[in-house]
Amino acid sequence: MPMTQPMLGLVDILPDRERLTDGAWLLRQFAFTNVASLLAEITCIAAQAPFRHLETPGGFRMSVAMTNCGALGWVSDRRGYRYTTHDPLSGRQWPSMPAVFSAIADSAARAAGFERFKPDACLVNRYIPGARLTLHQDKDEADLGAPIVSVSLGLPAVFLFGGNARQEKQRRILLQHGDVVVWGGPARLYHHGVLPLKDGDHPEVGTQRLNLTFRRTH
Ligand code: MD3
Ligand code: FE
Repeated sequence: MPMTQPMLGLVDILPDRERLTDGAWLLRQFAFTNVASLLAEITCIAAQAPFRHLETPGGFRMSVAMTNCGALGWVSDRRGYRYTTHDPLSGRQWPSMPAVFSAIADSAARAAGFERFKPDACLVNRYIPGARLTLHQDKDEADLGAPIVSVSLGLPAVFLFGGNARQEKQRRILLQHGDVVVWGGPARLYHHGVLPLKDGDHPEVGTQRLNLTFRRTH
């Protein structure tokens, strides 16, 4: 019997793309095929710039551990929040942004309708069970026209997002291993946070959740 060529439908070539709100797109499993290289690069980054618990301007130790790669990295201390070219722990430049990081950030931004996203900073967040991120806005970046792209790896987390005003009612979504979210346009300054991480053990990532946020700071 002759074999016929299976016909490719639109669903085979378009990424799974869900609009969360005007300007925000959830790309479920978008990072899936790059997971192994992303994890290897995170290990390499953490060997040069270790994860650390930053202090908030108010004097609290953040439960999420952080590091950075790229030309600029986000830091917090008693003096405030800011982007720096050097890791305050070592005095050395942040590790450079791996090619697979820039590539996935740019292709996710394109899938969400932004063209040419060239992030100059990537904040790497590490959550262990109980760690959380209270409701906040990301507004330390000079270029608010560029989106923020987030990649989630490891244990699932409940992500909250509201609106421009802090008191706006929040929606919650579950972010899972390999999920990517693009936040831009009207959603760029929306308040958001992460509920305390639940216990669990992920086959590839272990008892933690890792999140990459790609930013254009200037
Ligand atoms: C919505 N990280 O690092 S990523 C952060 O899962 C941060 O670690 C969370 O919030 C995490 O600042 C959430 C999703 C995200 C990132 C940036 C946003 C959502 C956003 C900026 C504007 C609106
Ligand atoms: Fe944020």
